[in-house]
Amino acid sequence: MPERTLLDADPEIAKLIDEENRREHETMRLIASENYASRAVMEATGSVLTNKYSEGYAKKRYYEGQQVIDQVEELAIARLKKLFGATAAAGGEDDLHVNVQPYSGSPANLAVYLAFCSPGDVVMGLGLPAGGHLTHGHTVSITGKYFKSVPYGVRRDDHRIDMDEVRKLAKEHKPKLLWAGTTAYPRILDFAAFRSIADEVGAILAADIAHISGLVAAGVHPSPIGVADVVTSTTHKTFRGPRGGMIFCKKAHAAAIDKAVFPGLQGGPHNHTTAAIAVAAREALEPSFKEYAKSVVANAKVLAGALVEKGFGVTTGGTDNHLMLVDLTSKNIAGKPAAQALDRAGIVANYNAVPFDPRKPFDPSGLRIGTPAVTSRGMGKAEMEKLASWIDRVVAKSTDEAEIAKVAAEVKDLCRGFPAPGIRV
Ligand code: DSN
Repeated sequence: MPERTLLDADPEIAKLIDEENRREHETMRLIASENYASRAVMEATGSVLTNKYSEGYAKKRYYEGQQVIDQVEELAIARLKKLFGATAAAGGEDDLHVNVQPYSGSPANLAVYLAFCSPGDVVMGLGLPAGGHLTHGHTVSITGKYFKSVPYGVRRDDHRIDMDEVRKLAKEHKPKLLWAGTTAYPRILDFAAFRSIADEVGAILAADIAHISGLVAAGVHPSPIGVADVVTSTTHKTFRGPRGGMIFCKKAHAAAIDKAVFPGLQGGPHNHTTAAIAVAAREALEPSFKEYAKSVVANAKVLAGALVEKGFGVTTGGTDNHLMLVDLTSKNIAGKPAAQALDRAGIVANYNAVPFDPRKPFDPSGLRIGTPAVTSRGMGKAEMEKLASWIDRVVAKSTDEAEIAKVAAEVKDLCRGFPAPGIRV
């Protein structure tokens, strides 16, 4: 008897996937951490590799039957070494160790703590309200509960990371671990300055490039590889792979990192994800990926400029990367109702705190907007300008459902002309 398809076996889930497929096709995806994985990446993710257990690392596994899995993992690592070794400030591929097993970005970051810190150690990272990540020591995260977290911030006047404050705090608190990484920060990170501060106080420097790894791979953002002791990333943001994680480190730290990931934190790696990471790395090695990453940044600059022209506050005045933080205070609307109205108009972003936000995190003043996904659809300057006009119209009339429906129809129309990679239309 032939096997049942998803539609036959589970029509409810099949229908929901179909609905999500349509939603992703007909709306503008502006969530800065999202993208469209290619058909090839999704095929690898949905493969038989999901069936196999393989605790351990290539040639050192705890289960038999790894003839294929070892090759998959070694291929993923080799491609990532080639890609990121080429961006390295020092050492290149020769001093680069890669672990592709973290389930995602947060587990990758936890592995860094396990590899280098003991409970109670001082750790420093960019505070969440200033654009940092939960796992860089925020109080509600295990990283802020098990370690003594000393967050640094951004300057009040220009909203850029204050390296003088980082140095001052580091000298005062002597962190074991210093994070250089962000989730909502639109400017280039000065990894060399972080390195010199870490050296001055004897800290391990960890760079979290989850948001920017695609830009780093393409040489569009400076690389911390060869600068930081360890570099973590997700694989599904600008890198445009499956949902997963990866860690790069100097060879001196390889054993500590590998031991922290397995058996320290995880069991069997998700081999289907590893294969899809290998596919994404191969795609990122193609010259077209460099062009893609350049366009992500160019689009973000155009969109930020167009929003500024329309009277929106854009923190730091613009962007160097794939995202911008829009402060809606001048438009007399908070981030959440604006994000909800935009969602009804088919423009999907997330509400976000802005630096020194007087409002609460669940009802903040801003929006975070990113261009990785719309750029994957081939959209460019003209579409970014249109997008700014739509955002302006919706924000100005956020309770006018007729106007929102008009924008939604225009958005849908435009999206039809830019099929997203991986989406079955
Ligand atoms: N959730 C991710 C983001 O949106 O930036 C970070 O983990």
